[in-house]
Amino acid sequence: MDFKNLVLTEEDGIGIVTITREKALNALNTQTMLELQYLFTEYGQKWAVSGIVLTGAGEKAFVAGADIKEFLGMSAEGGSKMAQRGHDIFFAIERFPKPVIAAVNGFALGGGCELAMACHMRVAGENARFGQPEVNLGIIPGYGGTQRLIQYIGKGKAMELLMTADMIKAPEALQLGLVNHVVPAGEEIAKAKEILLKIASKGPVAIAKIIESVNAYFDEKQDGFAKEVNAFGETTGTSDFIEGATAFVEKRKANFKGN
Ligand code: DAK
Repeated sequence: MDFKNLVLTEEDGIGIVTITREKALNALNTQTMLELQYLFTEYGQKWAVSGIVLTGAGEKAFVAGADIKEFLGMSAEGGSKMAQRGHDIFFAIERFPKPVIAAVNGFALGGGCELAMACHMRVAGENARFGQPEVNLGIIPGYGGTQRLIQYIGKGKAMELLMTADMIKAPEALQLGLVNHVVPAGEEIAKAKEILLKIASKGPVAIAKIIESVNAYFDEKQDGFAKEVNAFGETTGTSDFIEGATAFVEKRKANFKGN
């Protein structure tokens, strides 16, 4: 698949993915969703980067939602199908075995807020705005917003934001736990890269197992503690564990290979 709405670059071994529908405030149309699906399933398996920063083009928006113009006149059946595909894509991001950080450079509304929440972390610029305004359109969030928002900010505040459609600014998002860091506008990618570079010096298998184990807590089909037991066992069986422990004893920096 050719990328038309995503631009992929590499900096210091980190993948920077930019959604480039600036004129539509990077709204998620079908083509962009398909490209995200391809990126976080097939392409991402082979892409030799240690982590990914996901951002939006321009200074105004990360993603201002699903493309409202595209889903006008959608039937109930069409809506459910679209929601299922969206869930599959956002789960692929959430379960991606390398860290994914949203660099939120402006509006993150509706599907945009949901996209940021599917990433493992969020770095917001001071100008970022978050919200789930779907009720303004007579619909509810369809890409996991009713579930993931609770995970970050708790039930009461999630109920308020989901029902009022209020937008919150970056400092409040930080205080609520929705974002990890707030930085001056324009420095989101640099901060996200700084975090990813730190993670890149750790054992890649361990990082993948952290992602699996933390996600298991939120998956009712899994016992998170049992998952941790298994995942811990899998990390102790790696060459990286031998390297990490040996490096500690030899008082040097570990050189992990990812196996
Ligand atoms: N979709 C399409 N185009 C959008 C857009 C969007 N979400 N947001 C902005 N744009 C377009 C505008 O139409 C405008 O294009 P032109 O009309 O000039 O061609 C351009 O981007 C610039 O926007 P504005 O002129 O409105 O810019 P302002 O600075 O005045 O306002 C704003 C910025 C972000 C406050 C405003 O654009 C705005 O309110 N945008 C809509 C925000 C919103 O309601 N987003 C949430 C959409 S609901 C589903 C699953 C998920 C979803 C839906 C269905 N299924 C499974 C079925 C998700 C739904 C949502 O995300």
